[in-house]
Amino acid sequence: MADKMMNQLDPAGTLQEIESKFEMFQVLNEQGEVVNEAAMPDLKDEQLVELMSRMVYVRILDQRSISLNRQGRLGFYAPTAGQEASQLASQYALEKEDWILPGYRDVPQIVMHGLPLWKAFLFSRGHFIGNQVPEGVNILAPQIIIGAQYIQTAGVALGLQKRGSKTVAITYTGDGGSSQGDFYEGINFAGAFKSPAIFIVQNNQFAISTPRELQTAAKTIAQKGIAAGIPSILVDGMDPLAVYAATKDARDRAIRGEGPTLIETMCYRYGPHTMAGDDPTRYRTTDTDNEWAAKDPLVRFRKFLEAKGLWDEKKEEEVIERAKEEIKEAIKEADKAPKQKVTELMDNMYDGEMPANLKEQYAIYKEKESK
Ligand SMILES: Cc1ncc(C[n+]2csc(CCOP(=O)(O)OP(=O)(O)O)c2C)c(N)n1
Ligand SMILES: [Mg+2]
Repeated sequence: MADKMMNQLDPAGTLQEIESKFEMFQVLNEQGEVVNEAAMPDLKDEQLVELMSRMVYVRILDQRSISLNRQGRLGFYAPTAGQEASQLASQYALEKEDWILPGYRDVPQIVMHGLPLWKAFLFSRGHFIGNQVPEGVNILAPQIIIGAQYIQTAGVALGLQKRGSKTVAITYTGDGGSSQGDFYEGINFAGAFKSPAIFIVQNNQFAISTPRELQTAAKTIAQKGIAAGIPSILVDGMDPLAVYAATKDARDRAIRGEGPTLIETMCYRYGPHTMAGDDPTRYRTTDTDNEWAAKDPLVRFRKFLEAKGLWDEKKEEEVIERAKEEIKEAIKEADKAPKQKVTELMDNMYDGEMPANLKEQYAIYKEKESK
């Protein structure tokens, strides 16, 4: 056929063809029904319940963190409600030995990976103890510089590969982050070395107030991985089973030496960008909010589990109570941390020699602190 000729001058057609391949991968629909039996992940009943418990726990953690922030008891906080499936089901597909390189909104994943909650609260307060990760918890501190964690993940994954470790490095950025140079450099590098990395883009539709439509001409963010030569998939980020299945598949391939994967999770953040004062009503409509609320990951997973007789109100209440109790204890623990000194912050930054100008400042602060 003429239109299948090799030397056809049709770059627009090529683009269209690639873009049309990115259908959204889904296992559970909005009513909690399995719509893709073949892709159903191999999870035991207890594991399904565990994943739901974590999502309920983190929804409460989000609500409490927002109030603690308003009371002045927490500092920096980026709300997570709406992104539970995207965050927790991807983390659930990992092994303890895998490395997580989070962005600022990805505190739930690192807490589930082993960072004590009280340390996460200290991170929020800007206290350096919050970034002192216990031995054996394979995470880095949340990255504030958009996209930087993508480059670091390419490096960590290369390191794991060189050591012959059967583990992966996973990282997260947002739709906005996928416009950064670091994003492209990271996926390209990992692709070139076929390193065991999983790159997640949580497409929550906004970068602060900038809507996804203005972010890029690309129809999907997932397709950006194709340019780097890495397998890429667009996933329903409100569907925990789809996110789990896609991440598990990416992990399995990485462990087999087949290189990195890019996963775009379509989701939504219900709250503001951060607690620093943006007002989402100025850039989003109630209609859009409602549309996404109808896709809620907790509602959908609850329906699925209830139909299987694995979940009920009592179970949910127990998780909520446990979450509230543990959050209260974690805040108490965080309050015990000594007030941070400037010199401690500097000691923590420099293992060896400080530059001369900082040495001078160090001496000044040491003097002030001794009074
Ligand atoms: C390199 C860099 N540029 C700008 C900022 C300021 N900034 C913080 S969050 C943000 C928007 C990020 O949006 P997105 O990547 O979609 O992630 P989301 O916050 O939606 O999870 C911007 C521009 C930053 N932290 N780092
Ligand atoms: Mg975003």
